[in-house]
Amino acid sequence: MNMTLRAFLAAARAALAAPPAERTLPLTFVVGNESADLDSLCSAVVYAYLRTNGKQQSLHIPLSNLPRADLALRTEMTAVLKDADLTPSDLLTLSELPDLKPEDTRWLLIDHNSLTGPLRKFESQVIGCIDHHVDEGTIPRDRSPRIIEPCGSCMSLVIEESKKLWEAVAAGSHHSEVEKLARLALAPVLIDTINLTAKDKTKPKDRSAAEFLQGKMRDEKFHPDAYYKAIEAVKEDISELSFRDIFRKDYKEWTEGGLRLGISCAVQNFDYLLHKTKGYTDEFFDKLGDWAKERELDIISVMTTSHPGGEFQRHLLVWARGDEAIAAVQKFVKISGALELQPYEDGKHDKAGQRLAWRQKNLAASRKQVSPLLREAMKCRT
Ligand SMILES: [Mn+2]
Repeated sequence: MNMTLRAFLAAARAALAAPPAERTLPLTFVVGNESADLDSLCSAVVYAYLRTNGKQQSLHIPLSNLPRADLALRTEMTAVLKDADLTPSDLLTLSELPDLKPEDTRWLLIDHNSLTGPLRKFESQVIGCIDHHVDEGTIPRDRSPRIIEPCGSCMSLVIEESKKLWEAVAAGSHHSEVEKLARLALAPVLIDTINLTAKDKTKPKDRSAAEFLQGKMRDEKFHPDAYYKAIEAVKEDISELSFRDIFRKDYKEWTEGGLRLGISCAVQNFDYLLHKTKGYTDEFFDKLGDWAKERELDIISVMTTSHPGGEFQRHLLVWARGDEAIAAVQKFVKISGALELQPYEDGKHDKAGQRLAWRQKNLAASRKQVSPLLREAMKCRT
């Protein structure tokens, strides 16, 4: 019989906690991206579990790419884990990662294809990736798996790649564990595709993954629509979060052309954020400025998704924090035609050339499309 999910996570924890002399080397990690959203977190756990219990039976350690303290902000992850009889304390984060020599490790990247931040030192040890972002070209062609293609959810690519593995693992597992795994896998597929209704995002592999996973559910009380709605409701409730927590909840950083860029994604729009503190709209900008300072950013950007009155909307804000950054933002304005940007509230909150807020009419463009444009503008500012 295969390990239960919880036993598997405990084994991964023990492998990391073992004294250096007792480690079985190399340690193989499966890691998602640093935004550590539902897709990244769940994909790492599911893929690591499948590979660990697959034919080779070698432990793959799923690593959540964020500090332990930040995991609590992912309330939707807590909800999804609970459904699989797990808690955030079952996951492993960067805070539990001991100081390891790169040569003692192997890395499978999920939901990104280039290591960032503190993990960058392991770059030479990447053995494969499954991702749905733009190919950064850092992973050699001969790696396997090397799957990089557009898809609503990276989890769908993981499932597509692992269907045979899944069946083999399921044959040796208790059915309740298979159902837990299917729930964990289904959550990001549904969330990332707005319950498979987002036309621009949803790809055939998302549909086939969702179908495959729903087919594993024997629990008659399980309804995918209700499951989706419950997770989405938790995800969108940011009323208890401070601005700083909102900014760091789904956050990514890049350095390009000597400038640092940070992009926060929020699940409530500027109407909400500007009025979160009643009657004092500057608080949003004050706190955003503080966040940019804390992260030592030259450009801070906020992207929002929302659906006021059932209409899906995207808002975008870009704020330059210095002369070089202002040049980059002006360049961005010139090359961002594809985003179909319209001044938000007639530019009422803008600071000429420096801080701009828009309604983004191109609803298909997420951070995956916006960040390359900003980076391009940072690289060639004139
Ligand atoms: Mn993703």
